Amino acid sequence: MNGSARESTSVAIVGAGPAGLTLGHILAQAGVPFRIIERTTREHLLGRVRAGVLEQGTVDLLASLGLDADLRRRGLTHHGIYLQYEGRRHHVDFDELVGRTVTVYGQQALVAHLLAEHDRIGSDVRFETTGMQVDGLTTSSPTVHYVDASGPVELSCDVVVGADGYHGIGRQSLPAASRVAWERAYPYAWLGILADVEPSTDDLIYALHRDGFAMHSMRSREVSRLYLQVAPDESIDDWSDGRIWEALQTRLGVDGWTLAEGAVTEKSITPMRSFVASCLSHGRLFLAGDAGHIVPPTGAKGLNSAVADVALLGRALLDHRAGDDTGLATYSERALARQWKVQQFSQWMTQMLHVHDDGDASERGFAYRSQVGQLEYVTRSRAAQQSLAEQYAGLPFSEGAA
Ligand code: FAS
Ligand code: PHB
Repeated sequence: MNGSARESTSVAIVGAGPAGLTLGHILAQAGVPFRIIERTTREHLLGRVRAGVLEQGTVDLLASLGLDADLRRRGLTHHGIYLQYEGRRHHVDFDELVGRTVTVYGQQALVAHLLAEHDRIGSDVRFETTGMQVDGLTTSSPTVHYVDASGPVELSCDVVVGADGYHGIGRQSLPAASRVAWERAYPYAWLGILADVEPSTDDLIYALHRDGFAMHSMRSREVSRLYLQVAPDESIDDWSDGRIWEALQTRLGVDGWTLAEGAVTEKSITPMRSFVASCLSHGRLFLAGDAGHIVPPTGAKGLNSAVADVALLGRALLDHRAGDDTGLATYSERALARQWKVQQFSQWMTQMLHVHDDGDASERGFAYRSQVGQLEYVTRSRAAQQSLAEQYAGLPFSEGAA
């Protein structure tokens, strides 16, 4: 592009979400030059609410990078979850079952901390960029073209990482044959709220109710995060705070327990889908996180899968700089192997806990009673609970390794 500023770095990271920011810190710690190029504003990035649960592996990686100070201050260690159905609530104790825990720490707080740490160490992070294009991916020096406040930029680099989410240009830059993907849409969505009220539970509650799924999560001891299953075409405008709390009281209520209500400070509806690209690399382009895969949030795997990808990719990039390209050559296969295990778990949790209203009354009744049977088996079988616990607390990042 004429008139472009010609610049260079080693790794061009497209996207400043959890995947891009975490990868940037892995590279920074090893002294590898990089630039993170983000489409939105810093304010928009910091305003996105999204995920809430970190697997043990994610916490361990952040700690190894010295990025767990805020997490240790504000994160809430959870020893398990509650499964609830037919008015009964059962605790699945991860600690007792598999000796692992999870940490409740919102994606918003994580992104803010990762970004603040990039600011502190002087990382090269560009915001409000447009016109992102990549070329030369099959050469040893690909180029990322974009426009920022300074004008058009041609950034030559060694490697391009598409950490730009489901709607990014990373996956679109793969050749057509590599853009094959497998996906399924679910016939429901999640309506999520943040409320200024102390959580009414210690561990997260996942509830199957005839009216639909509901979940009680949290962000701190002062802020609750709650979700309701709604139809995929629902409008948030049709859900007053009162209607939301009424549905939550119905779906989460059990004898002897009270759900405290409070001011709703954020509410949104998120569609649910499963999506997996067939390939996460092409030449010197590598995809990580939502750019390559999407899971329904029921298993709390979206954010954690993004971190798992960059843990693998970061190691491979450091090996590449040392002259060993084995990690990069096998990255796509290893990351996807782990991701399919995550996909099946997220699908299993989703189907077990959501009301399926397709089919006639008999088919709907059969589906619901099968789910109750499934939940009765899981809550009474130690083996089933151990399987749930080891997957929810997180498979090893190297799970995909051959
Ligand atoms: P992200 O989408 O977070 O980040 C990608 C970044 O790339 C964005 O900042 C975007 O602006 C930028 N970008 C895109 N195109 C670009 C371009 N052309 N140029 C430059 N930058 C570009 N997961 C859970 O576990 N639990 C949840 O409850 C949950 N709720 C969610 C709710 C919503 C509405 C969404 C969308 C996702 C939710 N997720 C949840 C999943 C979410 O947490 C993702 O898994 C996580 O953000 C993945 O991180 P990244 O891969 O970094 O992608
Ligand atoms: C959340 O707190 O946002 C959350 C927790 C667990 C999930 C999904 C979302 O499975």
